[in-house]
Amino acid sequence: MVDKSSVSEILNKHSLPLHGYCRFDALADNLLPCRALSRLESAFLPEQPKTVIAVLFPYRFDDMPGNLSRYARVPDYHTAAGGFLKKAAAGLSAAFPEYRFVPFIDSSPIPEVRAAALSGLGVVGDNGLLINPLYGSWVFIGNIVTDLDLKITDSEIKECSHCGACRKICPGGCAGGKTRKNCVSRITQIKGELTASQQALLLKSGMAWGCDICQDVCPLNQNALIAPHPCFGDKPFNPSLSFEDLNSLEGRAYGWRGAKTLERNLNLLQSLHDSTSDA
Ligand code: B12
Repeated sequence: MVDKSSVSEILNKHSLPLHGYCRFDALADNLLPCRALSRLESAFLPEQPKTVIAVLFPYRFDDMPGNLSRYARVPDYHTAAGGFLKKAAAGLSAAFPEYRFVPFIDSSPIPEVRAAALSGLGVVGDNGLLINPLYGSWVFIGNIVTDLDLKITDSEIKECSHCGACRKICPGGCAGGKTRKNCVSRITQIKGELTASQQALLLKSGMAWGCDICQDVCPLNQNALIAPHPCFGDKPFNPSLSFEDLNSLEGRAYGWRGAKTLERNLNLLQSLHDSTSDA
C-alpha cells in the first residue's frame, strides 16, 4: 500500500512543496470538455483515475503598474510550470511503475480551482479563484492525475467571506455572478473586432492582456507572499506590453493568441491615450 507521504516526498524533491490531494470521483461530473480530455481518457480507459494531485505555483513578483496582468509578466506557465509537473510525474512513474501519472496545467479537463479547493489548498473567492492562505490568489494550479488510490478524504470546499470588494470593482460585473462573458481578461483574448461595449470595458481597465482588478482589491491578497516559484526565474518581464514586443512573443503566456489581437488591444489603449492628451 502506497501512502501519501511517500508521494509527497517525491513531489517535494521536485520542488513542488505546495500540493494536496483529492479524489478523482469528486471531479468526474465536472470535467471540462477541452482537447486534453482525450489525453486523460486514453491514458486510463477502461478504468477511471483515482486521485488528482493539485499543485500550486506562486507567481507574484511585484505590484508595478502596467497593462499586462501579473500572470503574463512571468515566462509562460504552461511551459515553465508544466515542465516541473512533467518531471515530477516522471519521477512518480519511476517510483511507482505499476501506476500512471498524467500531468496537466490549464489546458486540462480538471476544473483546477475546484481540485485545489478539495485538496485543502485554499478557499474559493467570489471571483471564482483559489485563494491560498500564504500566497493569495497569485498562484497557478497544475495537476497530476493518477490511478494510484491514496484513500483520500476530500477537504470541504471553503468560501471566502463574501466581503463584496471584487463584486463592487469588477468592470464587467462578473465577480459573484454566473457568467464571465464581460470579464476583461476574456475580452482581451477575443479575436477580431470588439463590440462598442467590449471596447469600453477594455479602455476602462487599461489592460492589454488579462485583468487583475478582482485580485488587487481582495483583502485576502493584501499580505500575499512575494516568493515566486523557481520555474519563473528571478526577474519578471516588463509590466507593460509595447508595440515592439509584438515581434517576439515566444515564451509569453499570451503568445498563443498571436500578435494581431494584442496589437488591436494596444491600438485601442493608444487611441484613448491620444484622445486624452488632445483634450
Ligand atoms: C476558461 C478559463 C478562463 C476564462 C473563463 C473563466 C471562467 N471561470 O469561466 C477566462 C479567459 C475569462 C479566464 C480568466 C482568468 N483566469 Co482562467 N481559466 C480558465 C480555465 C481554462 C477553465 C475554467 C473553467 O471553465 N472552469 C469551469 C467553470 C464551470 O468554473 P467556474 O465558473 O470558475 O466555477 C468553478 C470554480 O471556480 C468553483 N467556483 C466558482 N465560483 C465559486 C463560488 C463558490 C462560493 C464556490 C464554493 C465555488 C466556486 O466552482 C466551479 C466548478 O468547478 C482554468 C483552468 C482549468 N482547467 O480549470 C483557468 C484558471 C481558472 N484561470 C486562471 C487565471 C489565473 C485566470 C485569470 C486570473 C488571468 C488574468 N489575470 O487575467 C483570469 C481571472 C478571471 C476570473 N476572475 O475568473 C487560473 C486560476 C488560478 C487560481 N488562483 O484560481 C486557472 C486555474 C489556470 C491555471 N492553471 O492556473 N479564465
